[in-house]
Parts: sequence; structure tokens; C-alpha cells
Amino acid sequence: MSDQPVLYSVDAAVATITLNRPDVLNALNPALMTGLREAVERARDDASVRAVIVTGAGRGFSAGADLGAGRDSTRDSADTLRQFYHPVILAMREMPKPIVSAVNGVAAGAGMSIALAGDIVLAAQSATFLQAFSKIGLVPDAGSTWFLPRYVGDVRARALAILADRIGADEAHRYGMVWKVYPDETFMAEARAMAERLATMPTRAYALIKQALNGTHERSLAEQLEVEADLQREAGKTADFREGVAAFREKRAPRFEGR
Ligand code: LHQ
Repeated sequence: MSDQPVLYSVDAAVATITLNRPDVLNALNPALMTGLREAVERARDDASVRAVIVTGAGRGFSAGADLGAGRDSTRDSADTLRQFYHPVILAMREMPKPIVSAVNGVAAGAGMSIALAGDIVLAAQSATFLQAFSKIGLVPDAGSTWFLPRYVGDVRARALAILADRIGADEAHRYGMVWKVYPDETFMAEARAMAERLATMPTRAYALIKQALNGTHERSLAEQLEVEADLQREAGKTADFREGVAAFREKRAPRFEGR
């Protein structure tokens, strides 16, 4: 196994980004967050990549910030967040390709925030989620206070943040923060199949869909209608739109090329 904190590979137009510190449940440190940022940017810039999977090596997705002895306790947390965490969360949201978060095991603290930053969040049956922050006297960060109220509503977001209870995949699914749960045995194959499916779809439209949904909660209906109209103009100019309509008329499956 490589000792790189983040692994990156591309197969069949799908980039797989693997958090790779399995001995510590992929706890996050500056080297891992830098690697994650670079991997996300690489997937963004590689025209052959049309979908991305983010997952964890070993039995965890990520246990959040590394609390081990090696961490630099003299460093201001806000500086660490701004330098290493915010660019990753923003790059994931702004990534013009769909991201599947394949939550293979525990997602805690900022590890849970990273999972929630994906577009389609899938969980293995044995995966767990916890807003570990308050257990060690911290506040949720890396976007959890933004994602959770929007995904699960205020009542659950507050309870999750305050109580820091560890919840299972089924509960996370019921709350609405996970799209689908799969048995552990087939989980990675299902996540891969989802990403491969996304990689055959109209990639430009996906980029525009992400743009439409990013920030929708901050806009009025009238403003959002304008955003939709502008983005639809762009989508309407793509080869994939022409192909989608042609395939519909010819009663055949479309062959989207992502442009
Ligand atoms: C770990 C960790 C870990 C190091 C397990 N670090 N080794 C804060 C500050 C500043 C800037 C950035 O952002 C943040 C945000 C945050 O993310 S704060 C939240 C930090 N994370 C946590 O508080 C979670 C701590 N971990 C746990 O509560 C448990 O380990 C969970 C619930 C994640 C998993 O429990 P188990 O499945 O029972 O596994 P375990 O506890 O036995 O852990 C396995 C190994 O991983 C163990 O090492 P060992 O050598 O004993 O086998 C742990 O020490 C290590 N590990 N989390 N965050």
C-alpha cells in the first residue's frame, strides 16, 4: 500500500480519490488535505474525467482532524481551516463534475463535512456519522453548519451538532443526508457503478446543475428563475443537448460526450 496520504486513479472516465491513512481512520492532517485539494483539482482539470468518487482506505471514511501527538498544537485553528480545509470544500462544491461521496465507514468531524460536500452521498450499511466536534469542545467546521440545516433541517442539525451522537447509515439516510445505503459487501461496486453511470451523462449539464443549486438557498425565487434561464441558455448550446433531443426523436439511447 502506498504511503501517500491521498491516492488518485482514473478508470473509465471516473477519478477515484482515496483518503489513505487507514491506521488512524484517515484522520486529516495538512499533508492529506493538500493531497485532497490537488486530487480534486486534477480531476477538475482532466478533460477525460467525467465523474469523481471520494472514499476512504480501510475501515473508515475519515475520523476528522488528526488529534494525535503529531499535530501542531501551536497553530491557530482558523488559520488551519482557511489554509487547508476551506479550499477543499469549495473545490468540491465548485467542481464542474459530479462527486460521489462513498462513505465506506465512520465519517466524523471534518471527515463528515467532506462527505457531505459531495453531490451524491452513498453509505455502506456499516458506515456511521458523527459531528464529533462538541465532544472535544469544538464547533462544527469545514461546512457542517452549512450543509446540515439544509440537508436534514434545523431540529436534526442542532441535535447532531450539540449531542454529537454517532448515527448509523440507515438513520443518516432517513434524515436525508445520504442518498442510498448499500450492503458492505457490494458497496464499492455500487458506488463505482453510480460514478460510471454519471460519467456517461451530459457532463456540462451536471456542471450547470451544480451551479444552479449552489447558492439557491440564498436567492429569491425571482433571482433563481434568472439563474436557471442563464444556465439553460448555456446547456442549450451543448452538443449533448443536441444529442439528447436527437436520441429522443430517434427512439434510441443517447451517446453523451460531455461537451
Ligand atoms: C485517530 C482519530 C483522529 C487521530 C481515530 N486523530 N487518530 C478541528 C481542529 C482544527 C482544524 C481542523 O478541523 C477540526 C475539525 C475536526 O474534525 S474536530 C473532530 C476530530 N475528530 C474526532 O474528534 C473524532 C475522534 N475519533 C473518534 O471519536 C473515534 O475514533 C471514531 C468515532 C471516529 C471511531 O471510533 P472506533 O471505530 O472505535 O475507532 P478507534 O477510536 O479505535 O480508532 C482507531 C484508530 O484510529 C485509533 O488508533 P489506535 O492506534 O488506538 O488503533 C485511534 O486513536 C485513531 N484515530 N480518530 N481524529
